[in-house]
Amino acid sequence: MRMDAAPSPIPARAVVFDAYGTLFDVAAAAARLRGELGEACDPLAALWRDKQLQYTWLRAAQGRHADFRTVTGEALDFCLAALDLERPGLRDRLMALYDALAPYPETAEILDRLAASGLRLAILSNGTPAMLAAAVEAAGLGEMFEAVISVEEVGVYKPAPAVYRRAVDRLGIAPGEIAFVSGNAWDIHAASAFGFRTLWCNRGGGPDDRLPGAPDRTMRSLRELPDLVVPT
Ligand code: LAC
Repeated sequence: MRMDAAPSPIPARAVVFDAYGTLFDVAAAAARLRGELGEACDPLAALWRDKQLQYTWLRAAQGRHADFRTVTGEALDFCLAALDLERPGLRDRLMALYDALAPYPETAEILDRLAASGLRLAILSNGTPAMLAAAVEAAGLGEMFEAVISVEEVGVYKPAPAVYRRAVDRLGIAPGEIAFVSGNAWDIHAASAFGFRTLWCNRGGGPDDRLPGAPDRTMRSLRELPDLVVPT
């Protein structure tokens, strides 16, 4: 029986990361209150993330941008009402926890290895500059990134092509020289359609999205990344 060859690494000059769901665990805020939330913890985390993303897309379609902190709070308000969790102080505590989301366990080590190999590292995220600065700082990743790029510089959310264009402009390299890493398949497809090389971090092992573009490589955690991207 033929063994499949290991996928060849993608040559790139920079690795650009999505933030939420890629470097930082979006379920971590609710998980910190698991004892208090009980059985509602996982449904709240999942619905909060779904609504948050829906609201970004719905606002983009309407041309009515509000920043990611506002949208994240509005999504949380919906979820607390939907799950009958409207309790004093809970919203504020969850929002504060969102500012210091835990990174996935391998994040720091893998960023170190990529930087040591000579790759430039950046973040391109829906998050506001303040949210991203807080999350990067809380995770101790402050020195790792050459650029932390927020959609607030563009005024529209992913997957608008103008967002991916912003990374090209900020880094001063061609789209095809950027390896884009995201845990969100829809983000990967849009980045690929724009012209980035793409690596989908499919932690849950779920099916791929049916959208324009495609992941060039798929992995189960960031641990696989140093074998899948090489500096040009
Ligand atoms: C971000 C969202 C998509 O960080 O996770 O941009």
